[in-house]
Amino acid sequence: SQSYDVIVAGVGAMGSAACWHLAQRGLKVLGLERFDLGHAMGSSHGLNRIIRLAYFEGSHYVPIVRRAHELWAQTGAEAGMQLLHVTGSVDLAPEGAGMVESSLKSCLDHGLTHEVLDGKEIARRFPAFHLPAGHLGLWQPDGGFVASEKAIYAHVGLAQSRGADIRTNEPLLDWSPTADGGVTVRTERGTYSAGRLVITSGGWITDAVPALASKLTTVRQAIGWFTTRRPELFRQGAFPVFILTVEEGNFYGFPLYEHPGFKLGGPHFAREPMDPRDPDRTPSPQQVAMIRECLARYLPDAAGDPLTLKGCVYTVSPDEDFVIDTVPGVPQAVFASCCSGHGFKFASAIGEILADLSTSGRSAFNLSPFSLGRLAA
Ligand code: PYC
Repeated sequence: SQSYDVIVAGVGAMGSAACWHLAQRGLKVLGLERFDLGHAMGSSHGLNRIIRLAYFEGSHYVPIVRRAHELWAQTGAEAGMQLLHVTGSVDLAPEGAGMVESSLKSCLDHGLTHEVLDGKEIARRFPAFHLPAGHLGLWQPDGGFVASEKAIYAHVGLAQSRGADIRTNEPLLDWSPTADGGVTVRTERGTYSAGRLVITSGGWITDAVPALASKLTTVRQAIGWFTTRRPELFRQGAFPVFILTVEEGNFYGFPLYEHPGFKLGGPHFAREPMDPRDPDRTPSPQQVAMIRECLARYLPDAAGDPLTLKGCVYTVSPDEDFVIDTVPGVPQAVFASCCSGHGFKFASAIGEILADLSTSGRSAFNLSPFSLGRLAA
């Protein structure tokens, strides 16, 4: 069998970043991807993903997202591609609903530049929004989006330039620890050995990490690009990335980017279970109807016909925090998963974390909120 220092199973957002960080350190890396590079079966397709630093999901994410922000800029420069687009981010929610308050706490805990906007100020700065009375906005100027498909290509290109082998359309069949403290990995095309294994296979991760099987749910999420009658209101420079909480649910959107339509996704917390092995990625009619209703009510200048509709997969943990850990009883195998629909923005930093864990067993970040053990109860 061919032998490597590290095998990375799953070359999507996290795995491609891990390949790059490992290869950059001079390690012999094999990346195995079950589909094509940049495929549309997982959680990274559809041009871009939001990056927010004012993190309503918890202040403990801020140091990692700050590092991710820095790495997106740095990696983009190294690859000669613009991966990070800084547009500012605004979290919009009714006062007292908790979201703006939690985002504000993250800003205060970590000294992030921010402003709390009332309804009048939101409408003055961003006239595209037609919000109910009582909404507040948390503006954070460093937020924006990451070009998500390009990010995978950038990481892979850089990793290959440092000698990484990247094999696509080669699903992992199984893996096992070896007596010398390494691993053997079997695919449909061969058997490989390595000192370490990094598992980043998204919705398929339970095949490789059975301990996650009772913890992870996979759900369908809809995204769409819609005809806008006033594109000037939605262009980069005039319009930020945003998360919007309204009575119908939680939605998110972007300024116009590489598509003539306005991109809106959601409802973010709706949990419509799906099996990632089912190749159908059509968004559900209910989700598309909710997105269109959100546009009609709150962003009426972008409520035209859908130009493109897509579905993607969220892998969700019970508490919606990530799981980044070693496989129980196998310290030479590390994994990152269950990013619960808010992980892409972290991928550059999680790749570095996985490289650190698999080479030194340590990370500069406090990973205890992301341990598998916390979910034991
Ligand atoms: O984390 O900002 C986010 C996000 C938007 C849509 C899904 N996740």
